[in-house]
Amino acid sequence: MNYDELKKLSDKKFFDSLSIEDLNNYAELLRKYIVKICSKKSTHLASNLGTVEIFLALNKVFDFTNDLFTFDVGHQIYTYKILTGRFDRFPTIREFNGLSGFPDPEESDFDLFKVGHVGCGLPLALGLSAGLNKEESNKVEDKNIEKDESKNKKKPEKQIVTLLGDGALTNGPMLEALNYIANRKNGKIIIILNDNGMSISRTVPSITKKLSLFATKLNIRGSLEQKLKKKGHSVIIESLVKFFRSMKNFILPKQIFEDFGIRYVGPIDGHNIKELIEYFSFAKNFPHTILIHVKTIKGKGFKPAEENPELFHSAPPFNPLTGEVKLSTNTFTNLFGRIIVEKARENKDIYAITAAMKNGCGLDSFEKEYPDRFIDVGIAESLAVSMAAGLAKIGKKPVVCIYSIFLLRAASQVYHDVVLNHLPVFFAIDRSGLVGIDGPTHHGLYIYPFLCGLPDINLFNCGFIEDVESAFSLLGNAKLPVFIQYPKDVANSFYDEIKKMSYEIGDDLKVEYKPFDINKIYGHNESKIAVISVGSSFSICKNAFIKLFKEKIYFNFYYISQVKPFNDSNVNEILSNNQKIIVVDESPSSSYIYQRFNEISSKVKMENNLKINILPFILPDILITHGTREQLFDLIGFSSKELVNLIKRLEK
Ligand SMILES: Cc1ncc(C[n+]2csc(CCOP(=O)(O)OP(=O)(O)O)c2C)c(N)n1
Repeated sequence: MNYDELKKLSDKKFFDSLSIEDLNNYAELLRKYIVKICSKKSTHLASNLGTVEIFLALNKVFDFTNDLFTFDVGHQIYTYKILTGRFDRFPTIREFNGLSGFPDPEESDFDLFKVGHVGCGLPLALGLSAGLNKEESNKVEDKNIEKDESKNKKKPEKQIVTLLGDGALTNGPMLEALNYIANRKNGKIIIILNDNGMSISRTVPSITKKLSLFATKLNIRGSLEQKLKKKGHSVIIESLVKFFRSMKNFILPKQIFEDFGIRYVGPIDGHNIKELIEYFSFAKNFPHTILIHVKTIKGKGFKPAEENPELFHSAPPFNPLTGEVKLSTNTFTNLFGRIIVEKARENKDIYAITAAMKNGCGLDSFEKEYPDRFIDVGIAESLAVSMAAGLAKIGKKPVVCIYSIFLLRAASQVYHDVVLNHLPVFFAIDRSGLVGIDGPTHHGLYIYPFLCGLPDINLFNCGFIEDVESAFSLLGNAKLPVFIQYPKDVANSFYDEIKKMSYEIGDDLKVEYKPFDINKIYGHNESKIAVISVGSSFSICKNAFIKLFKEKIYFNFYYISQVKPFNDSNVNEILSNNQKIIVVDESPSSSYIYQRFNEISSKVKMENNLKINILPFILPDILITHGTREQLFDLIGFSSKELVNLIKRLEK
């Protein structure tokens, strides 16, 4: 079969005519195709290789045009995209103007929600169910599933199906949803638990450990039974079976879920399409909320991904034959990973806390060297922040290592547990600003304005290696919370960038980096325009500077990475030497530095009767799609080209 065959799968009549054997063949073809396309770009390969059979079986049993599907995270739905008419566009996945890597209703009516975070699948399904079931009631009922089963209530018109991973079971909203299910009367949801034993790294155990324990016990039981049978020990077999039955009460996930009023079935082999279809059909006809526990292999069918599912969770481009990947080593993430190890070497009170993002936050070496000071709480961001507050209270030096967008999940804890208590918790905030191809679910834009509004904190928006190093030099002695954000980008040295600029303009810029100050990079006696570049906006300003310099248009160029507390030591000088001041900040709707300049200038203007205009050059508050950072900057006009245009207009 060639890959074009896959296009036929979105024809439901054709799909329904396929035998189990055909579906198995298509599963293999789908996997090969996904590997081929994903090898060229950064994608969630391993998760998608594990869910191929689940989606084929779902399409046999359910009606994608009528039943309602929610996906937790939504990073695992590539097969679903192909089955729902997106084969032709599939090669564009995670490219600018191409398919999203996540569900997206703007892309297809088959996707209900734009999602990309853990913990949304079941809560969203509950909302759908509450809306669909008019008799839905919140009364606490004594749930006796067996008894209710016999009543065989009328099925809802639409089935509501949610697919979630075992990692999701470590997440707060998911557990809140389970708790809610336990307390309600009506409304059926089919929960498919895709258990591959992994989040991105190994899933943080507890509930999920019980799931894998059960599977292990089954295997032990199976192999023991076989061995004993061979030796003819039938009495022993009987007592063993009894023993394992009684053990079930302690270790069975059945118990966990049925305590929440959810009928549990499984675990079943998630790569056996026949079995999946049987169980999904059972679930479809079952009148109450039911969970099908499916065991899958993350990275299934592509050996390098099976052997290293963590690396291939969000894999960079790779060789599709060997699985060889080229990892970049000069990113801000790597830089932070090195810094925190060095700091931990000097100070035994330093702890690193992550919410299941060890690798993404650059903590692999830290975990290896300091396992006792490495805390992975699972996909539980608010817990990570509260625990850090506790650690700081007893004198430890916790660093919460987190992506900007996921820190939003813990905004309340940041304010309530940390800031309100003046605790010197450090936050290493990765993926700030536009993150690129992960798109709107992941852009790290929204915690920054929130942080800017908090009192008594240190906040850094880093654009250089030196910024990150100087911000972390406070670790150990800080008296207040310190938030250090940096983008998903290559980390350059301030001095290297100045050297490159000097080369480009043919002039030797002599600048000394001042860590907590407004750095003056270039000054021109006759220019009355100043550009204040904040952290990650530097390259846009630099490119505009070089372009204009070559056209003999000059502006006074400043750089700052410390946002809070605002260092106003040379603001007056800037205000008295310039009439138009542009503050460039990768922040939506407003910029704290812009506001401070504005406030100070208002006073100065009144007192000295000066004419000064302060202009923000920031991001628009619109939802921004996926693409490379550069493509997105161009799209929204936060680019050197637009900055050049603005300065030329101001020049006139
Ligand atoms: C709130 C939140 N925190 C962290 C992440 C980053 N993340 C993406 S997928 C994933 C692991 C999900 O594990 P699981 O649900 O078991 O799915 P699998 O990839 O193993 O199939 C994590 C932590 C996220 N998307 N959302």
